[in-house]
Amino acid sequence: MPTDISLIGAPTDVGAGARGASMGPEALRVARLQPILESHGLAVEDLGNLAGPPNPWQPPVDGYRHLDAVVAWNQVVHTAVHGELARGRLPILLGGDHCLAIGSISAVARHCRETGRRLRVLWLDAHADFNTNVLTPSGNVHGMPVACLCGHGPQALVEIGGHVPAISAKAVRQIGIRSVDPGEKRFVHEAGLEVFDMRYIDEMGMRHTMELALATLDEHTHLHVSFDVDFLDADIAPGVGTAVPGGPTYREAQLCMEMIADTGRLASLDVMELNPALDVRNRTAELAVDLIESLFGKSTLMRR
Ligand code: B3U
Ligand code: MN
Ligand code: MN
Repeated sequence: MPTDISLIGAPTDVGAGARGASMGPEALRVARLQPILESHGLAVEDLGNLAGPPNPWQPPVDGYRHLDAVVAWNQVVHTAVHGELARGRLPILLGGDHCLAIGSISAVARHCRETGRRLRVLWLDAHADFNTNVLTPSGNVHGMPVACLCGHGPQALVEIGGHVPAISAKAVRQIGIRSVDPGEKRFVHEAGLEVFDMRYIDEMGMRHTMELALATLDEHTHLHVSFDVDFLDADIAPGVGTAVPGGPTYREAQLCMEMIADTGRLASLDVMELNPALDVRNRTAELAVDLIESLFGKSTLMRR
């Protein structure tokens, strides 16, 4: 795992159904993300914020809201994330809404093709984000990034990494899922996505879930974590645009992050959907930073 980290802010909510995720990067900085990672011996460079078009706040056209702006933002995210990976650094994308994972993960996939690595994506989310323009109830592209990455979406988005599809559904493990739209449910099944939904976590526990989600990693695996903050139970993480009750508790989320850290394979990260306009005294941002700290190896005791 690289110990040189680059923070990349992507202050936009063009893909979301509520305004405010555009303030996510600043809230994570206010919650002291950089000094806290540095306290663990990591070298952290904050590259500041990317620039892109404003949010036009328009209704959907052909089932997509703001497709042009979504494409423009994902192109700059793709270039920035790919550039940091090429420099041998570990990019942390500070979102921004989750549509930006198209740019981020297509960049990671391109880097893996260029370096002969195997990709594993952990998608921590309340939602499957596997809608298309036909299936979507909202037209919000933050509900579509996994489908786009797997080749199902508008040409301008599926082609961003130069290879279609950017990733195989087989590379993805979804964890914490508890809100899937009716058409989306069928499509997730058809695509063969591996989903550890909340029912699975309730029955089997987070430890067993993560053992399966992290199985078969090896020294050639690039592990990418796409952390949608609405993964967390809505009671502990109110600062998100589409909160869903019944998510992982604080302890379950900690264990999830600690088990990822233990693999030593984490090589890129998205922190998405934090919405400071809906938060309470930056509590959700602080919780996200606390969990990111565990993801980078904070532990209560020396590990044996
Ligand atoms: N599945 C719904 C809601 C949603 C998806 N992702 C988020 N919300 N954050 C949709 O609009 O696609
Ligand atoms: Mn999401
Ligand atoms: Mn979500």
